[in-house]
Amino acid sequence: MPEGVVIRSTGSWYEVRSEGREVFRCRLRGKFKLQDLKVTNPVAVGDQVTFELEDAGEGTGIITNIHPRENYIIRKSVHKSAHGHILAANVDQAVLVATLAFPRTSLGFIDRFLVTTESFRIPSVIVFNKADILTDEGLVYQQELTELYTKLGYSCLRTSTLTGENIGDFRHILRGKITLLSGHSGVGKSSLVNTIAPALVLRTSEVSAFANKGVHTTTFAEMFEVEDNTFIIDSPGIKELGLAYMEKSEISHYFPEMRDRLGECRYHNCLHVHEPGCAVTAAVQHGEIAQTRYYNYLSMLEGDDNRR
Ligand SMILES: Nc1nc2c(ncn2[C@@H]2O[C@H](COP(=O)(O)OP(=O)(O)OP(=O)(O)O)[C@@H](O)[C@H]2O)c(=O)[nH]1
Ligand SMILES: [Mg+2]
Ligand SMILES: [Zn+2]
Repeated sequence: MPEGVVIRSTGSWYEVRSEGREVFRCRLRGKFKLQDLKVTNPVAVGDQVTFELEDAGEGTGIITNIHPRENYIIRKSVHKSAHGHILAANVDQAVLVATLAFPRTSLGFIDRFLVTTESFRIPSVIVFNKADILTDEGLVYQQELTELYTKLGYSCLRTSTLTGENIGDFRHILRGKITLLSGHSGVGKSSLVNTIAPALVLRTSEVSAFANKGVHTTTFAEMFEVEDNTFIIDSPGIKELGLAYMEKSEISHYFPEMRDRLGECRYHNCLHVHEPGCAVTAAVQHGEIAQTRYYNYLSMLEGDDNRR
C-alpha cells in the first residue's frame, strides 16, 4: 500500500504526498485513537501515513494507518478545552515568528510557546519580523530580547520581508529541515515563506489598522518543499497558547534557566513561589533570571491552562 506524508489537513480531507511526489486527497476510515491523546485532529500535517487508493483517476484515497510520531506539538484546543490540537508532527524545529509592533507579540506568548516546544523537546528559533517598522527604541528593545533569549539557548534573528534583511540567514536556518512556522496572525509567516520561495505565492493580508491584529489569512496548516529536502509548515495564526498536558510541577523544567537550578532548591517539590531556600527566586533577586521570564512562569503556574 502507498505511503506518504500529510501536507495539508482541512479536518475532513488530508492531502497526502506520496513518495513519488504525487498528491492524493485522502479521508480517514473509522475512528483513530492514537497514544491515548485526546485531540481534535487525529491526523496532523507532518504525519507519515499508509493509505489505500480509492479512485486512482480522481487521486483520492483512504488513510489506513498513521505511523508512530517522532514528535509533535500540541496545544490546548480553543473549542474543547479538555482536548488538544496537534499543530504539526515529525518536525525538526519550530520557528516562532514574533513582531514587537503591528501586531505586538507579548513576552507571555513567547514564553508559553517556548515552554510548549521545550516540553516536546523541539528546538526553537525566534524570528523577529518587520524590523523595518521598528523605531530606534524598538530596535534597542528587540536587541535586548535577542540577548535574553540567545543566552537561554534560543537562536534569534531579525528579519524584514520588505527590505530583505537577513532573509539569507532565515533560509540557512531552514535548510535540510522540517520546520513549523508559528506565531500570531499578521506577523508575516506566509510572507516569509513567499520571500524564500516566491513561486508559492501564498495569500497574505494586511493587519487591521483598527484592531492592530491579523485577519487569519492562512486557515489550514500546510507543508511546502521550499528547496530540496527543506520543508516548511505554514500555519494559521494563534491568538493564545494554552499549555496542554502539563502538571504544575513540570513547568519549571521547561525554563532552561530554572531547570539548571532545580537541584539547588531546599525542597525537591519546590514550585519556586514562597518556599524558603529556593534557588530560583534567589536567582531572580540577584538578576540572574529575567523578571519577565519569572513573572510569565508564575502566570503559567496560576493559569488554568496547566490542568489536564
Ligand atoms: N512592514 C512589514 N510588513 C510585513 C513584513 N512581513 C509581512 N508584512 C505584512 O504583514 C501583513 C501580514 O502578513 P501575512 O504574511 O499575511 O501574516 P501571517 O503571519 O501569515 O498571518 P495569518 O496567515 O493570518 O496567520 C501583510 O500585509 C504583509 O505584507 C515585514 O517584514 N515588514
Ligand atoms: Mg499566513
Ligand atoms: Zn525553588
